[in-house]
Amino acid sequence: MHVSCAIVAGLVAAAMLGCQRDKAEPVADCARVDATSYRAKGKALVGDVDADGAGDRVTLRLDAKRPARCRHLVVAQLEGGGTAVATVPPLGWPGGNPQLLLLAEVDGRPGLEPVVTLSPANVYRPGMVFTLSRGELLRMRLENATAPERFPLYDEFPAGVDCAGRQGTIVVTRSRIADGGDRFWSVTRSFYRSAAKARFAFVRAEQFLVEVGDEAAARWPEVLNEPFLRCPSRVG
Ligand SMILES: [Ca+2]
Repeated sequence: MHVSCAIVAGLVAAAMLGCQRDKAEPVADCARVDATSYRAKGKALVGDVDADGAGDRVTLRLDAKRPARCRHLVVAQLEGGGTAVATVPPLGWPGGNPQLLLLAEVDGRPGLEPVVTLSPANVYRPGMVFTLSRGELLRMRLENATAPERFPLYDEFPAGVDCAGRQGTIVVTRSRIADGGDRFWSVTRSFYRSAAKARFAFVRAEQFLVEVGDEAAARWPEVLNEPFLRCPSRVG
């Protein structure tokens, strides 16, 4: 199936290429994708994904009959021609219901990044960030993270992600109840800088002990359940 992927036109080819990029994903399952069976799910967003100055239409699409790993696609219909597609791998636990959330300038390189929220109805809301590179839509990864493709958009404890000032720099915040009681959260704010191959390279982390309550939200806007709020050109 590898050989035939490149010669099939349009969305089908794009879907297969997306699968080929992910070595952990069996190609055969996604290679049988019939793109016409996928239906747009939720809102469409328009923004300049390929940095040619024109708005591109981005949707999340579903084919419930497909294997879980190929069931959801992010599709960017490029105004200048062509379509870029990436699969949205499922969570390993119940409650997943991927939705296209926003587009924003996240990685500091020209072109907006589509962001998908994976379980918007759950308390813990991880998301995925996609970036267009050489015509392919790739899932971005956090260096040195337990689940590199999952960006914490929101959680019961202070958590979230946002741009962090300098272009291409983001902050990823996670928390837990601090040892020794339930009065304090231990908050870790990790800073990353965008690097080659759809990767965010770890730069540094800072830790805080804050009282359970409103203090974290008052100090750090990334925990407000408005992911990538300070990123330029945010749509959604
Ligand atoms: Ca970008």
